Amino acid sequence: SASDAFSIAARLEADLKNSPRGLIIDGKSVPARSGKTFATLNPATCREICQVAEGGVEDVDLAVQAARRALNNPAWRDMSAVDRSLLLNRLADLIERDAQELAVLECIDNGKPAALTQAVEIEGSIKTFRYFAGWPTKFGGETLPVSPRSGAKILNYTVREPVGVCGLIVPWNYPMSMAAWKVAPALAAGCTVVLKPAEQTPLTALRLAELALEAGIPAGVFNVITGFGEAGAALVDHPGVDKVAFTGSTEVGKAIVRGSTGNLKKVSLELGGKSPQIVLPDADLDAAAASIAAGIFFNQGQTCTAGSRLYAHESIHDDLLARVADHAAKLTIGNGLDAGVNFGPLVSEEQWDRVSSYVDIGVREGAELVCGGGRPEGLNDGFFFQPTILANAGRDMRVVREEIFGPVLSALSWSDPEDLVAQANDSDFGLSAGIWTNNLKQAHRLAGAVKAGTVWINCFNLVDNATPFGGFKQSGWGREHGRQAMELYSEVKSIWVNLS
Ligand code: TXE
Repeated sequence: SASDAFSIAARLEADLKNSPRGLIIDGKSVPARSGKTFATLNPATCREICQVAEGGVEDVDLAVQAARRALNNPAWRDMSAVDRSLLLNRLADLIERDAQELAVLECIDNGKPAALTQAVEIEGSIKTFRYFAGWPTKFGGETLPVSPRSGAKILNYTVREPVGVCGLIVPWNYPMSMAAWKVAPALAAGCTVVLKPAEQTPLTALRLAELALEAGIPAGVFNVITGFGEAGAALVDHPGVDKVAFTGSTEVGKAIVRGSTGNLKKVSLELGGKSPQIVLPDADLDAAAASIAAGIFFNQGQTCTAGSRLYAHESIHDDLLARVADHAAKLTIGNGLDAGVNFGPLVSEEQWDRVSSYVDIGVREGAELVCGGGRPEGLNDGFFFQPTILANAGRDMRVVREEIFGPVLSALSWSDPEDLVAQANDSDFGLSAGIWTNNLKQAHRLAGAVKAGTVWINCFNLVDNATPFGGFKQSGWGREHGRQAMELYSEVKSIWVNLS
């Protein structure tokens, strides 16, 4: 209930205020070697929650050394698949036990509504750990039919080994899920990790690592370095890190590729998006409007797969836009601790300024502001920004080409189906796409034609641990979830045995 979330938040804030949060290295909470700390803010009030250790190069080195020792520790290295699975399930149990508290912690640190966070992100993280808990007992190699020229009898088989020490760098938009999506498959594959949460939202990552220790995951397997981009860069640069997995901006993704060449670490990237929502004239407009609104306004638009470009057929364009605007108007904006709120503040002042400047750019470029565009009335504290729709957007406008990462939908109308596909694909990104039609042939043709890692037909933003998630083009490298994620965190070894 509402009062529960507020009272849990008050207790958490009282506990946190007087004790700066340390880094987690080798199973212990420790200050940064430099002694430096930084503030993490509550975006709904702009007030400081607490100070957090600011990890630097030295701390990253200590964490990587701890992760290396843990990788070679027989207690982890030689653990049976069944026991590894059990530990991941136990961690899932502990997240479940603390689900509400974790949701409230995320709410005060990120701004996202607590009840929704519990239902979507915390529940999702529990499922992620349970799903990957199923893999250690099923992930193995193959026996392969090689044909040696000599006619010798040869047995060839492959085994999977952990890739090693992994640096996991995650953003602030879904802090808990992004950590879970990486930590769970990494540990399932037998790796050890150093997690670098975003500076805006460090708190749930620290709790997750504490829960992992409570679950019995050996010290040093799961380390956390809080801090800024420099800490992430130190991980990328470190010769003791075998793999980096990153979710964040395309710009930093490119820096990570450049920075990782020293020891050619394995790199997987989940980067920006500018996903099209394509609506055909025969679509169910009620269903489409509700899902298009959710697809851009959920999490205040701070979602990599946000459906931020709407391509509506000219015959239904005005009707559809009016319906999406109705959904926008019905959102309840406010402090996410309030159970009735489903739209919180943006994560930071920087993000508020960025979103606001994009709306100005759109209007200057000739788009029409249908709704929103600024601070909601009566919410003067906090980084609140209204759900916003820009109509009559043109294909070359920056609001159509660049990721805004806020609650701003850019709408275009179309008439020529060939040109529609060209426009949908005219993007540096290729993360996801939505298609709305009741025509089966059209739906499948379009699904084949759009360049995107995920295509949703008559639905949007469905994500499941069982199916791969990631991007074409500048939206990334590799796929998270499913068997693909296990492959990201392992090396395959081919073994030849002469039986002659
Ligand atoms: O992301 P960054 P920011 C996009 C979105 C947003 C913009 C800026 O458009 O408005 O990026 O957000 C760490 N080496 N997305 O600045 O900088 C950083 O500390 C190694 C889309 O917050 O990419 C944090 O932990 N690490 C995206 C993480 O990288 C570095 C989600 C992400 O921060 C680093 C987030 C460096 N040189 C932002 N510099 C999505 N599509 O999911 C920073 N970091």
